[in-house]
Amino acid sequence: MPEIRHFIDGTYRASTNGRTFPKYRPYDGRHIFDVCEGGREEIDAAVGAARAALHGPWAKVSVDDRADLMRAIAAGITKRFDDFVSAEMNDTGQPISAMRHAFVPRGAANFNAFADLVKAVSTECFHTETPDGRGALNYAIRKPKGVIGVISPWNAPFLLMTWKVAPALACGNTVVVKPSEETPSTATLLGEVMNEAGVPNGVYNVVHGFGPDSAGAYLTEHQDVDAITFTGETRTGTAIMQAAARGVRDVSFELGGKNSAIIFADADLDAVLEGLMRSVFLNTGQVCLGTERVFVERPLFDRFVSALAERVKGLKPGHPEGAATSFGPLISSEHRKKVLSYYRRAEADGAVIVSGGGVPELPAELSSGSWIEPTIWTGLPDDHPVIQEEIFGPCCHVRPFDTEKEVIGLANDTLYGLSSTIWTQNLSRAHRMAAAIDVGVTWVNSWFLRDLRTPFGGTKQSGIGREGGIHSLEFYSELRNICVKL
Ligand code: NAD
Ligand code: 6OD
Repeated sequence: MPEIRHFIDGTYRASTNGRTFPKYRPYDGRHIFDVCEGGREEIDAAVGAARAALHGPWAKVSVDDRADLMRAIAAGITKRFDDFVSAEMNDTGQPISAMRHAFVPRGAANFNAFADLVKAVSTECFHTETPDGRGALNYAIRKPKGVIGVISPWNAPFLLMTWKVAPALACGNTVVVKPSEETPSTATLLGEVMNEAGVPNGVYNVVHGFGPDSAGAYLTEHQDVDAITFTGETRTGTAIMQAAARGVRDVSFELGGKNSAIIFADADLDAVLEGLMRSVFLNTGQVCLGTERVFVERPLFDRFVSALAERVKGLKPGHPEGAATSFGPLISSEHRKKVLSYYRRAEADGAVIVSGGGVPELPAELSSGSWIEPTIWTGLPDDHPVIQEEIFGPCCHVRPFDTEKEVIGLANDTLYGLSSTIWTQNLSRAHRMAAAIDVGVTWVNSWFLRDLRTPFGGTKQSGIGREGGIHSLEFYSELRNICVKL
């Protein structure tokens, strides 16, 4: 049985205590490899290596040379493209086309984007008046924050991990990554790319394991970690924030969402349907930005619901490399249990099940995978758990509305504030609505259209801080002011 190892100080190694855990492939349930489970010893070794590199060879690398290394990493990912694609596909079970056209290219793009940004960023400078008339010059310099703990989830593992590692390294930090226990492969493979690109040992480290009482918690508790960047569930963010409080360490959090789509009757229905098929069902609904609440202006409601249900019939589950496959499994049988609990609750509480609602039949060789049906409901009350809680599955609830004011209230009636989409041909209304919906990111007549220079993050319980462009550089560096009396 192959084994996925930690990557510490430029070398692959197993856990000292020999502990491993199994990884099951989501599309057929097969045990495909074992993963070394890191304990305090591995976290100490990785943080120690990261600290030594920070003050050692890495400190001597100029911004220009760091930017060149970022580009070399991006080129290395592209050179090993097929390896990354198949590693991510086996870990997540999602159709190979999503790996090829979205998730793996975005990993390389993250490094290229921050190579550009770190060279372009300026700092403030003030000429300050003084009583003696000679003045003073105040200017800021940017220094790395130090050793960054990166904790990432399983839903778009390579994209989300590199979204943090790339700016952290571009700013001169070193990192210890704790990837999700469900998706350890691409973070591990990236170690080879780092070595080939010439990144000094200890700059990029990976320790595998779980969260509580395991590598994740040990990393966040480690007092030689200067800041923690985390993407995952809001509940986990709460635990990490408590750990970060000791030592008053900074956090950047990208957390859960319960995102809305607001569809006006004047919208281009084909564009809406195409957009919703992606925002509800891409990655089997396991996208933090995904739509689980759909509000449709009443005159369009019936037409929209039946047209969406018709399109859902076109989603084809199957082997991720199958030519016709357009729909993957959930990440694990455990996650399927959680999603199915919402399916059962919706049914028990009288939802109208427009499509799906259960587990599909698949050929014998795939039947042990964590498959689930894409599902559309209507008719639940606004305070129902299906409408209030993040399900993270391929499902949405559709509800009619009559006025802008009403739908603003409905869309904002959530603890989360990650993203929203607004569909209308009336651009004045789109701007008005976008400003009124309390989320970090609003897309108008589109979804998940990304420009890596823009602020990305959530309001309310969807996160703390913004990443992207200058906002990432702000988090991953310390600005220091220097005042020179003239
Ligand atoms: P999760 O919170 O269960 O796990 C994320 C990571 O945290 C994993 O590596 C896990 O091992 C680790 N972890 C768990 N408990 C920990 C602890 N106590 N201390 C330290 N580390 C711990 O999340 P998940 O199930 O992997 O991912 C899905 C969630 O991520 C969803 O809620 C989704 O909305 C969210 N997400 C948010 C964004 C965003 O940009 N806002 C993006 C992707 C996913
Ligand atoms: O595009 C990004 O930068 C980003 N953080 C996407 C998050 C996707 C969530 O599943």
